[in-house]
Amino acid sequence: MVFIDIQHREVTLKLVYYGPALSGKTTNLQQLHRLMGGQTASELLTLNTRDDRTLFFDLLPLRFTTRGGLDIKLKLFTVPGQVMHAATRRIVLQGADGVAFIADSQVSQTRNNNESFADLRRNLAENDIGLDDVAIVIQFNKRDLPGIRSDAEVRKIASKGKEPVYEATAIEGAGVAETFLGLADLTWAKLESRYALREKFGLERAEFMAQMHAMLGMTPGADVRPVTPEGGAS
Ligand SMILES: Nc1nc2c(ncn2[C@@H]2O[C@H](COP(=O)(O)OP(=O)(O)OP(=O)(O)O)[C@@H](O)[C@H]2O)c(=O)[nH]1
Ligand SMILES: [Mg+2]
Repeated sequence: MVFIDIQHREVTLKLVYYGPALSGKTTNLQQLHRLMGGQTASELLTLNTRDDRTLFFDLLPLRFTTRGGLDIKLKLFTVPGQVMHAATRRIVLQGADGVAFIADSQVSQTRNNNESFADLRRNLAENDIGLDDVAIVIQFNKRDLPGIRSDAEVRKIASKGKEPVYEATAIEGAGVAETFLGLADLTWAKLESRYALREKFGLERAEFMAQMHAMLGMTPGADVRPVTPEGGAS
């Protein structure tokens, strides 16, 4: 849950990259870290086994100060996707304000995606996080591989759910910034409706999003759209 320290004018947000094993959660954080290279001084912390599988989590801490002097801290986590790490996933998900669900686009991974999404819902419930209280976006990753769900199929899936859906080839960095910006935007919207950030801190969505773009070395405007026709995060 968002941590708001009014005395020190500090807001801490927790964003979690969730999804089945090997879907590309760690890769998303690595690419974000790379994209932000020049703009942030933060380190990407990873706790892996020798074969590069996430053992506990990855953490990319980010921070910036708004014009109004509000300190915003973002903590980006990944969960370990392997089935055996169920308990760790639940703990990492504690207090999440936003979740990027990283699905593997390969048709062969459909079942793993579905099981992981069910696991996410279960762990949100166990952590007392209501589905309406958390921002969720979905990324279909590995668009470069053969045997993937077609764009039309992804669009169809997107139109059935209410979560904004993004396509990505995280290994090349494609779609990574878009997914993150979509998640940041939706998270801000959830928090605004719950905690009135604008009224309490004078924090406007436009400024929040401008800071997000700046961290990525991007300028707002070339705005990112999910594949959902009607859009979700705009
Ligand atoms: N072809 C392709 N491979 C990718 C892509 N994104 C990630 N990978 C590869 O998929 C493998 C797993 O990526 P990770 O980012 O470690 O996956 P993860 O979701 O963190 O996996 P766990 O930590 O075990 O849950 C690595 O070999 C990546 O290089 C992509 O867009 N395309
Ligand atoms: Mg990982």
